[in-house]
Amino acid sequence: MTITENRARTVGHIIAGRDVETGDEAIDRRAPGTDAVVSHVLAGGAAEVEQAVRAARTAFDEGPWPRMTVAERALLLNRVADLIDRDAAELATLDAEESGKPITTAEGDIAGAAALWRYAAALALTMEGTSFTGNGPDYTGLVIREPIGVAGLIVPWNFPALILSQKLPFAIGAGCTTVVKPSEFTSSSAHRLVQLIHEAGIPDGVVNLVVGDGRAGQALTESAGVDIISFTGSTLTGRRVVTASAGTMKKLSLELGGKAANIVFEDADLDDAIAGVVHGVIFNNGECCVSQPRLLVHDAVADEVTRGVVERMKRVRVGQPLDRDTQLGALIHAQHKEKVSSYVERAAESGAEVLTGGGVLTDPALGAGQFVQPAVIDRVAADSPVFQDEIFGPVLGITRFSTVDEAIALANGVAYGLANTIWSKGVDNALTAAKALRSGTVYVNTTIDAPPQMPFGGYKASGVGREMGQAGFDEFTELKAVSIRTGRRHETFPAI
Ligand code: TXE
Repeated sequence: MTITENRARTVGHIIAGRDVETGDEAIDRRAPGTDAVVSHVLAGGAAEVEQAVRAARTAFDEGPWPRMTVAERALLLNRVADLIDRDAAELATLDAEESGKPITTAEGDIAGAAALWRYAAALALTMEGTSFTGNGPDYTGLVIREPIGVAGLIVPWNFPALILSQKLPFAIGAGCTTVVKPSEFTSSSAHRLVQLIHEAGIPDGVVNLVVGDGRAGQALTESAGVDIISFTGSTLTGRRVVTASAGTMKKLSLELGGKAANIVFEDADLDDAIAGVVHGVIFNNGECCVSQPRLLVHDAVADEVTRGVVERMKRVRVGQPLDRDTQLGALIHAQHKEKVSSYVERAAESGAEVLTGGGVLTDPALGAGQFVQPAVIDRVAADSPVFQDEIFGPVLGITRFSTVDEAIALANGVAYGLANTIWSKGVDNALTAAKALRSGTVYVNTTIDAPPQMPFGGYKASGVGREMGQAGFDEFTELKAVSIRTGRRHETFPAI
């Protein structure tokens, strides 16, 4: 990374341990909070991707990394975690500035990223296969777990360092080598992380970085040298990844959009539920795949919960991302702000009622940025865009229910299936709903709250495969079945 006169960073590629500054004209990144250009991101394309894939291929096929002991690999992953902790303030500032998220959220992301590197190191240490010896005394079956090869990791802008860390340490912990493609909106922390990875002593070529937009992602997906693509982003782009990968038949792990529901039963702790519902929709500006933009609330408590949520939402502090008091920062870019605002503006068309939000922010400190007032919309119909679409902003829609079955049907009545939340102190409601929900994650009496040990991924249009947990590590491995017989065998084959 180099800094130009106007203090903007130039973010280039890192291939085989070396800075590479080729590619089409740089993409200017404007900070969502101020609209100032903070970085110039080189637009890598097929040429840079192929160079990076070659480096990763060589590092996998000929380099030391997949042949090291797991203890050696785990040691280096832990060293990266220590360097992330050392440079946490810098990494958090880069992410808050470029994504618009509150700095305190970015700090949480970086602490979470370090924890993921340490957890992946522990999984690397225990990487193992199994054996099967139940097929007669002369038979031994070995199920060997091997790294899958070269992993292409495509990362979005909403949690730049954190989502990268949900993929990268697991991939390299398993012995894979990688090409990382961060979002063109938030490339700086990925660049810094790759520098730290080299500082830690991970060999050149194990982690390569190509910055750029979707063209680089597409080239990576199409590359014959890549064995797995781990992608996080929109369902629309996820479909493009499926199509682009078809020619080379690679493994895919796709973490896509979501439209989670908070189900508040009449036996919930309402103070917890109200606080959780508001947190669930403003966390990370609502730009979060497990954001909780639908509130399904039992008729008996609906008025009280709605009142509490609206009061709390009005108190949310909208502010500059780098201000420590900010609870809701700036949305990723102007076009996205327009999209989010349009759902609030058009809500009445389907019979809903905007209880708060959608107004103009008058604070001059926010003038140039992509800020919106958080919104609460009541009487949202199940077939309306507010209920169905991934809005990806601080917009909560409320829908009422009267039975458990109705609540579950409403929660499951969307294309997505990433996460849902249940608020109930009763084991009947909580467990019945948890089992009936068609989503990869269910939170009960908490929300957006899971450690790295829990597998994460989607049902339905929310994706394929899992990140984190043992399952997230195993995504980056292949199983090889080795069948061995002892003793003489010739009489067991057909007599020819
Ligand atoms: O995502 P994209 P965008 C949702 C959210 C948001 C919408 C659009 O609703 O409003 O997606 O965001 C790379 N082949 N989520 O347009 O396009 C791209 O450069 C391969 C949900 O930013 O999915 C970036 O690195 N890669 C989500 C990454 O894909 C391609 C997080 C994600 O960008 C590509 C973000 C292509 N053809 C947005 N085109 C979540 N699940 O958390 C682009 N990319």
